[in-house]
Amino acid sequence: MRWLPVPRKAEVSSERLPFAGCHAIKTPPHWEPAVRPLRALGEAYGGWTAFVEHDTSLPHEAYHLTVGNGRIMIRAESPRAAFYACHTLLQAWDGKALPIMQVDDSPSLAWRGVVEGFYGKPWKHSARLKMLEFLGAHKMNLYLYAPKDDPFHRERWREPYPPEDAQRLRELIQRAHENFIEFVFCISPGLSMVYSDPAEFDRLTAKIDAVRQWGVRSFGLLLDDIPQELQHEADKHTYSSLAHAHAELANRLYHWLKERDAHSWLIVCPTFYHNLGEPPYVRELGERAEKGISIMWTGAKVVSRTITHEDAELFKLAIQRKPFVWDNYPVNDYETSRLLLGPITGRDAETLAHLEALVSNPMNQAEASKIALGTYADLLWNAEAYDPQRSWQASIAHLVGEDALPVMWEFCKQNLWTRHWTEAPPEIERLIEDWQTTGDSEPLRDALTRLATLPRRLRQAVQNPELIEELSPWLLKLEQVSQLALELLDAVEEESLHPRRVLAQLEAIRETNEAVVCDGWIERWIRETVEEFAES
Ligand code: LTM
Repeated sequence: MRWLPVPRKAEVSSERLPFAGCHAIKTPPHWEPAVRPLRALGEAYGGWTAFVEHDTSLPHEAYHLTVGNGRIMIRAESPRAAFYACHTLLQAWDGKALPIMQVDDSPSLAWRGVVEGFYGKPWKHSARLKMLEFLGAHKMNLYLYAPKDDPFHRERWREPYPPEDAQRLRELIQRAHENFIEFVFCISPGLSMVYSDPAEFDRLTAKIDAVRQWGVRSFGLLLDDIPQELQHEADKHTYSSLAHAHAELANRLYHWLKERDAHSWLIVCPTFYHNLGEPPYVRELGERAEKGISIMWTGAKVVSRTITHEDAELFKLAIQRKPFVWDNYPVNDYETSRLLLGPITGRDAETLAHLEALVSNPMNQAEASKIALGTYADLLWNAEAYDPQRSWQASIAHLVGEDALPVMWEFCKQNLWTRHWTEAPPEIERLIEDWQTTGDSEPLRDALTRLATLPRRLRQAVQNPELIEELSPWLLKLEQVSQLALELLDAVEEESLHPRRVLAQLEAIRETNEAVVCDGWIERWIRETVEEFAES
């Protein structure tokens, strides 16, 4: 069994729970939606008896689960915690039976999830619906709707959603609720809003009110990637600074929301979102914004390889509250030629202790993002037990199944971005160096042959058409460059190299497919080897 996330304390025996012959789940009133996953399993596979109880003495989202004495017993702090207990049972289910076991579980961080906040092609509606299921099943509880290229989120923020888009949003909100996920509708008015104009505020709240009517109570006011100074004369006359305008807008919106629903949540992404609290803007915003408003932060950089607890403490001090982290991994909108298929690293339990929430900003490729997202789910639920390598394999196994794990893992290792996310260069780099120093071509040839066949093996093993479609440019590139590299190796050994022909082939590949695999090492090696040969 590969847990994802790993429970805080789990004792699993090799004995199995005998079927009770009938299927019955007893829950507190109105908790039926929380046991939906367990009911579906029970109805499909026969019977057992489960008792679900509300235990208010447990910490936030904690549950206690016992499988034994012929029954399942769940004590949970809330319906969401019961839902998580059911998903723990689903992960323990081996296709035939449940093991006798005891689990005591609760999260490291209260708010865990995803911000769909990247530039470029937003996720498809079907991909989003699947993503919400995935997040719930892996004990994540937040989804921020914020695609930069949804025109009604940013450029055309004043306009209502057209009916078809509105219908899709309602479906998403419904699916989020079914999976115990807080749906946060985000809006980015800062490219054009006249902050001091009351009519503009009315337009903003009209847009937000429509979404409130669909059952949303949490909102994001995203002021990232906009001009860093006040633009409009009216605003320059009204406010002493950009932070002043942003804090006033946030406070007005916060009060407007709270008057309508005391459980509303407002999350603000400041214009200066990557720093250690030094910019005067950040300190002023922290000072002026109501303390109930959450403030986002991406770490010391836009894309922060590490977020240390020292960094978090500095930003926390400046904003006078715990930061809400917008984590720019595995997002690839700033380098669309790459896939980032490694686990999250560089954040730990000590860091999480200083945060209010952490949401990952993923890739334009929703399915492929789930590899990193599975590791986030693991880290954020049980940071003390987090081991990136173990988590990485578990996450891949959850996405493609145990049988396809080895081949998918092999592919993931060719799609790490070493400059940003790992110290270790891809294996092929070491083999190229060895070949250059020893002249022994066999290890390099073996590795290139494995890489050349990897796409075919992966397409055969992975039964996930959406994932295969997302990966296809990278699979094709791997096939193309490793095949060309093998031909080059033969030509060098047979002394039959035609430099211009090889360079033309390489150029043709590059022109039709920009995907980068193995950190570009194979292409670089081909070019350098041919150029060296041509010079000699
Ligand atoms: O990170 C933030 C707050 N804003 C943007 C994101 O929309 C974008 O996806 C990432 C990565 O390119 N960088 C940003 O600055």
